[in-house]
Formats: sequence, C-alpha cells, structure tokens
Amino acid sequence: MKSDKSEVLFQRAQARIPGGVNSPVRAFRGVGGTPRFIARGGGSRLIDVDGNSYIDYVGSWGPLLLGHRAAPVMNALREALEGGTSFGAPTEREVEMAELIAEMVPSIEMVRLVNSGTEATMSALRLARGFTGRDLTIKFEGCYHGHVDSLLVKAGSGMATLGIADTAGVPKAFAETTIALPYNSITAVEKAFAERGENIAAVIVEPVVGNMGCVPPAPGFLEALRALTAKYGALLIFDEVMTGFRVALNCAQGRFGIHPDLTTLGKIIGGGLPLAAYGGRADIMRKIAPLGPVYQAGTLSGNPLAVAAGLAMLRHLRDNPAIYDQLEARAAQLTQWVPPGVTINRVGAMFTFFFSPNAVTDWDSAKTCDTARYGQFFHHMLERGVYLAPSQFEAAFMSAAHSEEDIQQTVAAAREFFE
Ligand code: KE4
Repeated sequence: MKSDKSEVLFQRAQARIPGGVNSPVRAFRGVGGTPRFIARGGGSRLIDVDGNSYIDYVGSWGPLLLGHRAAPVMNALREALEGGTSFGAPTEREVEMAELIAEMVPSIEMVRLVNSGTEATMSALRLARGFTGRDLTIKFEGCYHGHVDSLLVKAGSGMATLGIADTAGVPKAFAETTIALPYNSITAVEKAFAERGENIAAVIVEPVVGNMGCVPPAPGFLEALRALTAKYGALLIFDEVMTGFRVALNCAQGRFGIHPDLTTLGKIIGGGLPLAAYGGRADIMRKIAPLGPVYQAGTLSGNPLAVAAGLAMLRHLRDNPAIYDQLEARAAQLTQWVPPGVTINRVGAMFTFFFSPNAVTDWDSAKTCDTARYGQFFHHMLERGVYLAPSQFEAAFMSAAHSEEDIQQTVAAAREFFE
C-alpha cells in the first residue's frame, strides 16, 4: 500500500509538533514505520491520505462503539451546530446528559462533565483527597489513567509503549503520594492498607485493564478492592474511561456487580468528541465547587456539540441493547482462532493479541511479550488493510459497524502471518 502522502505529512508534522503527533502512541514508535495520516472514516473503515482503506480496530482508542460517522451522532451534531458551538453557560442538554448517566450507571448519583479522561481522573482524585482528608492513592502497574502528575507512576499505554518508567517533570513529592501495586494482587493491596491504610484516600483501578493490553480482573480482585476500601474508609474509584459502555451497557461495574464510590467516564460518552465525566455518591460529589471546598472548572465543560453527540450515542445504546450481543459475538468470532505463541485476552468488545505463550494477568507478564514480533504482525496486517493498535500494550476495539466480511478478512490476514 502506498503511503507517500503520509510520509510527506509526517516530515512536515515533525518540524512543528513533538514527534509529529498530538498524542505519543500515534507516532508508531511501538511498531516502527510511518503513521498513516487519516483523511476520513466511515463505518468500520479508515481511509488514509493516500486513499488506502483499513478495517479499523482502534476506533479512536475506544469512543467509536458505533463505528465512524454513526448516523445518530452525525444527525445530532448537525442539529446542534445550528445553535452555535459554545456558550459558557448551563444548557438543557447538560441536564439531560447528567440525568441519562445517572439512569444508566446506578452508582452515579451526581456527575460533573469535563473534557478529557485525564481531567476526569485528576478531578476524581482531588475530590477523594478532599473528601477523606488523606493524601495517598493506590494505583496498579500497567494501568493508565491519563497524564495526571501523580498517576504517571508505572503507567501503561503510551508510557509502557515508549518504555518510560516514570515521566520527567513530576516532583518526587507528587509521585510519592502514589502506591503502585501489581494488578490482580489482593495480598499486595491488603499489605498496603495494613501498613498505610489510614493515609490512603482512594484506590483507582481500571476494572478491566486496556492500557497494558486487555487484562481482565482475576476472580475476587474487584470484590477485594471494594471490601478493603470500605474497611479502611478509602474511596474506590473505577476508571471506566475505556470500559464505560464498552464492556457492557451498564459498564464494567454492572458486568462485575461492583458498586464503586466514584466512576470516571470518557471516550464513548462523547461519541468521538471531547467529553468525559466523573461522578458517584452524592455526599462525595457535593464537596465539589461551587457547593463544596474542592475546586474544579472548565471553559468548555459540557460543550453543546460534545454533549449532543454524547446524548445521541448513549440514547442509541440504551434503546438498542442488542448491540452488545452483536459486539460480543463478532469479537468472539474474531478471537476464536488463537495463533501459535499468542495469548488472547478479551472482555466484551475489547481485546488484545499478546505475543506471549503465557497467561497475561498483570504488567510483569505483559512486559514479557515479544514486542518486535508484534510490530511485524502490525505491519503485515496494515499492508493487508487491517489497522490494529500501533502498540502491544493497547487494547483493540470492535464496533457495531464491523461486518462478517471484515472479520473474515482480518482472520485470513492473520492466518497468513502465522503460516
Ligand atoms: P484522555 O485524557 O486521553 O481522554 O483519557 C485518559 C485515560 C484515562 N483512563 C483510561 C482508562 C484511559 O484508557 C485513558 C486514555 N486511553 C488512551 C488509550 N490507551 C488514550 C490514547 C492516547 O493516549 O492517545
């Protein structure tokens, strides 16, 4: 496949944008080669500036559960555009969005809209500290919660891809407020609480990890987090920016039957526009300004266009729950054949082909993967019109727009690599 225009654009981009991209994982550093510059999307497909068409399993890193240019979202945006782009004042749509999120996620009694997953987790963490009066946070190695200073400790996603253990620029004092533990290790969490429980404000967790690749919670792990946080008076924060409305209509918390104190949401709730949220118990959320002493704000928070897209997305999912049966079936069909030397983890419509013959249950096992071979696989698939995540340490996403033919083309291309 020709990539001439992408190569020219990448050269120009690198002159003015660090790494030529506005988010590190897009730079193909994890797999090598030139990132494809995208001209447009449609359904399950991306079309790059050279006119190459790809079956897209990145889906903008999760938001596009309905595929590109989904009719409900596009129609809502066209209508909202007639009214303008931003007001900096409350709107009816924001009330409707808050009510809809509370209806669809029972643990969320009150919610605040923000513009990115990072803002959501940063705000949720500040709120947890303000509510408990404590400073420490437990997170898990290989989990990524956005580029929040104190959470860029043994983080996944782009940091795992680039092999950045801990980012520069974060004061030691900030990093020291974070206790990073192995994912799925209940004993490690019990020990941390036994030793420092009275100073721990919150545990923040990806209830299904996407950011070291897809890693499901071990049986009992989420339940243990719920019990330990309750026992020690810490808050349980489910970071559902990726899993929210992805792994089930009622999110990971509904799929696994856990009631967190706070939840962060993003990606799907914006339908591809910049929209995220944090919410949970009303007694906690009432600590947020202007009601309480924990400050958080945003010029474009609750932006009319983003909320219109998000409302259309969530209403469509609520009114068409059978979409999740289709997503589950298509993702199961795609991951049915397990290539030799590969481990596949899948929860609902998110999955990862790990280039390791061993089980992948945490960061220590994920990082043993053969990332060079993953890079070869990535380019083999790209050349055959299949666009996977340009990193071993990311999840792949199925959308409702992916067809039987897409799955068959993908499996055929993968089989060719291993034969
Ligand atoms: P954003 O600030 O990128 O909107 O969200 C941060 C975030 C928070 N929590 C979870 C569980 C997330 O997965 C993310 C962002 N996910 C990555 C993909 N692994 C975004 C892609 C990127 O960084 O370009």
